[in-house]
Amino acid sequence: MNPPALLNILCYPDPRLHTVAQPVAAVDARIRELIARMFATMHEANGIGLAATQVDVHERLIVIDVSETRDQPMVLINPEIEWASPEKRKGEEGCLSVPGIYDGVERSTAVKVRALDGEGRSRVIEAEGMLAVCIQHEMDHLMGKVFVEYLSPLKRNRIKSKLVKAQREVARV
Ligand code: K1U
Ligand code: ZN
Repeated sequence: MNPPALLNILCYPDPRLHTVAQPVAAVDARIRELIARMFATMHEANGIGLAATQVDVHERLIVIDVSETRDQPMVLINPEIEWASPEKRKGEEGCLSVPGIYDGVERSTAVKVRALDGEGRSRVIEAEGMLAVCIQHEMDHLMGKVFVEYLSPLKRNRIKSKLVKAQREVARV
């Protein structure tokens, strides 16, 4: 069987990254194929997470693998935060839609999330550390929010200009 076809990752400041995703209506063959393609795309880009929004699909679907061995895939469909710790920590984040930019974002250190898995079964995930950070980052994507929106307007505008310039240069060659 052929490997899943890779998807194009939208790059900030593409306005489609600000679309609010709709719930997945049914975990069917279309969604299972999308999951396989999102994992392939995330692994190829050396990411630890990917939200459907980033591949221009505006449905509430996230894939994550924060394991060092890259063999602990997690699928979160229609995720909802049930609890977020009042304790927060600032940590360095990156984003496949904001290539080459890393900066500090304050997040809850632990979260409890209810979601469907890749087979459509309801699951509760209790996460801390990098998994908790990644879940919050990806759930922001589903709400149309990119991590640079936590930064100052000055930093955000510098990032925007840098990426627009880089994209223009790529388009020229
Ligand atoms: O949403 C994305 O674009 C994926 C993003 C997830 C993420 C990384 C770091 C903190 C929060 C969320 C990435 O995978 S960025 C690339 C990456 O592999 C990475 C960057 C910094 C730390 C760890 C991993
Ligand atoms: Zn991201």
